[in-house]
Parts: sequence; structure tokens; C-alpha cells
Amino acid sequence: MKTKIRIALQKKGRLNEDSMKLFKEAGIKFNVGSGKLVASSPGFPIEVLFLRDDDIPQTVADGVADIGVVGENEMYEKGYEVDIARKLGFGKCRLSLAVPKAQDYPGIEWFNGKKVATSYPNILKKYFDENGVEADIHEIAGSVEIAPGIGLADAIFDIVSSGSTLVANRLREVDVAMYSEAVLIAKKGLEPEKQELLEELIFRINAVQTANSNKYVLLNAPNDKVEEIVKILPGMKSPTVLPLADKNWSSIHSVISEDEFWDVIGKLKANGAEGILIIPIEKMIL
Ligand code: PRT
Ligand code: ZN
Repeated sequence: MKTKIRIALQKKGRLNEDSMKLFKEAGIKFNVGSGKLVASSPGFPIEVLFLRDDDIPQTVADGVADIGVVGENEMYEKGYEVDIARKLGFGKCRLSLAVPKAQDYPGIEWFNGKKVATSYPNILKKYFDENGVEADIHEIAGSVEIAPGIGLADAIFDIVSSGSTLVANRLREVDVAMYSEAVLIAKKGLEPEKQELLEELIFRINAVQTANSNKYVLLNAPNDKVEEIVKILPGMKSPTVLPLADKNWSSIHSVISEDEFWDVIGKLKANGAEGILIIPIEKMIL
């Protein structure tokens, strides 16, 4: 039988939608029926297991799944030996210490002797050790942010993204211990056939993510402006320049990354570009 690679994805929650979208764009659509825990994909030898995110690091470390998608926070907290095959750029957040809003906070030494509620005791213990802090770490499974308000702890250590949960609970972020995003993890020492499938997956993910962060640009320019405009455009190699029916004008095509997009468009207009068209790129292979 042909080798299949088995991937563990979050069944539901913050990483599920982005994971499914990424694999769909990479040409892998899972046949998920209602409540199914295992599914396969037509056209790629892959099988998916839908799990709680807490169980993904161990499932991959033990080889029950070969690869998985999980937050770095969860991966480091659980401490299993797995490889990070690729950072995925979604599910971004940070793990921070927060204190009651009105609390004076001189610096991290304030935490000495304090009771801190968290769902990430291992990461917090390591962070306090590195900073020479001795505190009472109180592990709770959920609703960490209400702990100070009900007198269960002096402070919290939790995931922060926009910060609005902290504000709603009258807490103030005072220190960031780590930044996290979703990562594709892999079992250490994957069999060669599975390693090959993983590499094909990474190749496709690269093509999708590079395409999503770039735009295809077409514009018209008078011939005497072409040289200036070509200097502004970065392009994969160099821009394509084509003659138009009006022989005094040319059409220029190029690729611009999202980071420099607005800056480049402004310069193009200032240098006489007209009829600028911006087109999304479906896949991009460098
Ligand atoms: O059921 P299961 O165990 O699978 O899911 P879960 O409830 O444990 O996790 P889930 O789906 O909430 O989060 C999965 C992963 O998403 C986390 O492990 C992080 O890697 C990542 N992530 C990104 C977040 C957030 N952003 C986030 N904002 N996880 C949780 N939050 C919570 C946080 O706990 C806090 O309650 O959102 C609140 C803070 O958000 P802001 O925007 O108010 O600051
Ligand atoms: Zn969880």
C-alpha cells in the first residue's frame, strides 16, 4: 500500500479555520463529515486526525500522527521533542504577565512571593527561573483572567492577542515572556517516504503563502518614463515590458510584495504610470 502521512489538526478552535484554509489552498481538501475524527483527502496521500490542541504535541512525538499544527505556546508547554517544520504565520499571540490595573509595578521582582494563576505553568516556571523570581504558580485550566478579581491569585500569566480580555478584567500587561504562532510540527526521524510527503506539503505551503503576500501589477507608461518606472519596480527578476498599440506607450508587468505595496504604487503614479491594475496571485513558485 502507498505510504500516507498522518496530520493532527485542531478539531475546533482558533487554529482550525486557518489550518483548513491553508491546506485547501495547497490543494488538500479533507472530506470532513459532521463530527468525524479521521478524514482523508482526494489527490494527496494524507489522513487527518482532529484533536484538541493540547493533545497534538504528544500525538506527534509518539508517532500516532507524523505531523501536526499547533501553537508554539502549546508545544513548549508540553515539552515533547518534535521538530518545527515550518512556522505558519497565523494564530499569533503572546504569553504575558498581567497584574491588577491599579497595582504599582516596579519590575519583574514584584512577582517574588506572589501567587500567579496560569494554564502554562512550565513556560512560566522557566521564565521566572531565568529572571531569578520565586513565585507561587497556581495552575488552572481556563478563565485565568478572572483569578485576581475573585481573590484566587495576585496576578496572571496568559495568552494575549488584542489585549481586550485584560482590559475587560481590569488587568494590565506588564511583561511578555514569549511570542507564539501556529507551527507545523513533525515527529523526529520521520521515515524517508513520509519526509518526502512533508517536503511536498512545505513546498505547497510556500507557494500559497508567497502568493498571498504578493500582488501582480500591470500598468501603462509613456516610453520615455519606462526606464524610471522599471527602477522602482522590484519584480522577481526584472519586469516585463511590452509594446502597446499606441507606439509611444508600453505596458509593464511585475510582482510587488505586500510590505512595499503602497509605497511602490505611490512612486509609480508620481512617475507617470497610468491604468494601474493590481491582481491577486493564486500560487507563486520561486
Ligand atoms: O479545544 P482546544 O483545547 O483544542 O482549544 P483551546 O481552547 O485550548 O485553544 P484555542 O482554540 O482558544 O486556541 C488555540 C491556539 O490559538 C492557542 O494555543 C494559541 O496558540 C492561539 N491563539 C492566538 C490564542 C489567541 N490568539 C487568544 N487570543 N489562544 C487563545 N486566546 C485567548 C486567550 O486565552 C484570552 O482568553 O483569547 C483571550 C485573549 O484575547 P485578546 O484578544 O482579548 O487579548
Ligand atoms: Zn486546548
